[in-house]
Amino acid sequence: MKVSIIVPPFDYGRMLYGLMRSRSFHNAVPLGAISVAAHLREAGHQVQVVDAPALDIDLLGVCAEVNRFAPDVIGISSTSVIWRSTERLAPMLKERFGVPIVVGGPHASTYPEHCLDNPCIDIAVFGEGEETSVELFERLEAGESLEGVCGVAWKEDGQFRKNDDRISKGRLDDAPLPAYDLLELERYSAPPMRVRQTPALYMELFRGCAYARCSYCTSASSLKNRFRRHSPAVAADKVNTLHLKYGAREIAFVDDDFVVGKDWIYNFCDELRKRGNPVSWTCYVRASQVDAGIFHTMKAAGCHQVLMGIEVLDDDMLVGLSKDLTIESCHAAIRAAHSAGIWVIGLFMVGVPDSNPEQVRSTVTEALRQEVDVAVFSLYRPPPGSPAFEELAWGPEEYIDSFKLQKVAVYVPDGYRDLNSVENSLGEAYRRFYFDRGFIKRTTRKFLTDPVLARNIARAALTLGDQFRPELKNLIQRR
Ligand code: B12
Ligand code: SF4
Repeated sequence: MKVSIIVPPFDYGRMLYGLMRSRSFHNAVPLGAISVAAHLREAGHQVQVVDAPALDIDLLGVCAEVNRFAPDVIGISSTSVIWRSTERLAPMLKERFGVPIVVGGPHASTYPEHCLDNPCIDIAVFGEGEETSVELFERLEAGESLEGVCGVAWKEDGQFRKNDDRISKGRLDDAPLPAYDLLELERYSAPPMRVRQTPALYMELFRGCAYARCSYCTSASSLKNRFRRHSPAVAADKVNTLHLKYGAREIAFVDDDFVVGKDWIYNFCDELRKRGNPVSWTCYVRASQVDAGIFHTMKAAGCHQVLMGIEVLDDDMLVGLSKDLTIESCHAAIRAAHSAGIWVIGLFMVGVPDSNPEQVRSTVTEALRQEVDVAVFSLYRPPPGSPAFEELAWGPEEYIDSFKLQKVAVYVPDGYRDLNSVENSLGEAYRRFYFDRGFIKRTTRKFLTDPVLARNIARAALTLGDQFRPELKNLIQRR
C-alpha cells in the first residue's frame, strides 16, 4: 500500500516556539511519524512523510504534496496542540483523495473518541503506533474487519468501536531506525541554546519513563509498566548511524529520564567512546539518579548539557508532586554536573496545585543560589487524568484551546487570587532570575571564555529577533 503520513501545520504560530515559520528557532524531527513510517516500510509499504511545519507549507501545500504521491491511505500525526489544524485538514484530504484517514499521536492516544467525532476521520490509533499500524494496514489492505487490532478505535455503522490497549512486544533493539531519510534533514535542528554543533537531530532511545510517579505527568499513566530501552551497544550503533549516514554532529535525546540505573549509562558512554564519540549530545535527567561519576563519564562521551525537571525548590511541594527530590538533592546534582563541566537547564513550573507567589520567589532565589545555568519557567497546565485536570472539568475542546496562548494561565491554585496573578508570577520569575546581578556576571564570564556559547546566544537572539520581526516593526512604527 502507499501511505502518506502528515504532520499538519501549526495554527497557533510563533507562540509555540515559532515552528510555523521556516526561519524559526528550530524544527523538531517528528519522531512519532518517522518511527511509524519505518515500521510500515519494513512491512513492505511505500511511505511518504509530509512534515508541514518543517516544510513551511499550509493546508493546501499539504494537499499538493499528497497529490504527488497518490496514497491508498493517509495517516495524520497530531498532538492536541495542533488538533484545530488536523480537523480542518481531514475534510480537505477526504474530499480530494477519498481514501481512509487514520489519526495517531498524543491527541488520539488521549481522546480517540473525540478524533472520530470528525466525520472525515475513520480510524484513531492510541498508544504506541508501530505494531498497531503494521497490523492495521494489513487489515485495510485485505479489506478485513478491525476487530481485535489492539490500539485501534474506529466507526462502524456510525457507532464508536474501541479495541483493547496495545502492549508492544517488540524489542527496541530490533526496531528499524526511524525513517529520517524521508525528511529534508537540513530543515531540522534543536533550539540554539540546547546545541553546540549542527546539524543537530532529535532522537529517542527509550519508551516510557522508568519512574512514572510525578503527580502532574501523563507519562505516569500512559506508558506505565511499559518502560523499554535499547541496549547500550545498539543505542550507540544507531547514534553512529545518524552521524555517518545523515551527518548529525549533535543529538538531542528526547527521552523523559535518560539515566536509569548506573550500568546502562556507563555502558552506553563506553560504547560511544569505542565508536570515537561521534556526536555531542544533551538529555533529560532526574536529579535523584545522577552523581559526579556519572556526569564525568557522560561528559567524556560528548554530553555537554542536561535538562533537569526540578519544578519547585520547596521540600513540601516536591513531596506533593511525588518528585522523589529535595532542595538538597537538586543542589547536589547541579554541583555534580558543574564539576564535570556540564550545563544544567532547570525546568520549573509556576502555579502548581498548593503553590503561591512567595513560594515561586523562593524557588527563584534558590535556583540562583544553586547556579542553575538556564532556567525555563512554564505555567502549570494540568494534563488529562491528573487531579487538577479533573477539577477543571474540561473536555477535549477546552484542553485543545488551552494551548492557544502559552503565556495564559488556565489553573488557579488556592494560594493565588486569579489567573492574572498566576501569569504575573511567571513574569516575575523570569525577571528575578535573568536580571539578577550574580546571574548576569556568571553568564558574561562563561560567554567570554566560551566562543561557541557566545555564537549560540547570538544565534538565539537573531532567531528570536526574526520571530518577532512583525511585532518589532509595529512597535517601531507606533513610536
Ligand atoms: C520532544 C518533545 C517536544 C519537543 C519536540 C516536539 C516535536 N514536534 O516533536 C519540543 C521541545 C519542541 C516540544 C514542545 C512542546 N511540547 Co512536547 N514533547 C516532547 C516529548 C518529550 C517527546 C516527543 C517524542 O518525540 N516522542 C517519541 C515519539 C515516538 O512518540 P509519539 O510522538 O507519541 O509517537 C508515537 C504515537 O503517538 C504514535 N503516533 C504518532 N504519530 C502517529 C501517526 C500515525 C498515522 C499513527 C498510526 C501513529 C502515530 O506512534 C508513535 C510511535 O509509537 C513528548 C512526551 C513523550 N514522552 O512523548 C512531549 C509532548 C509531545 N509535548 C507536549 C506538549 C504539550 C508540548 C508543548 C505544547 C509544550 C509547551 N507548553 O510549550 C510544546 C508544543 C510544541 C509544538 N509546536 O508541538 C505534550 C503533548 C500533549 C498533547 N496531548 O498534545 C507531550 C505528549 C508531553 C505531555 N505528556 O504532556 N515537545
Ligand atoms: S520523571 Fe519526567 S516523565 Fe517520568 S513521571 Fe516524572 S515528569 Fe513524567
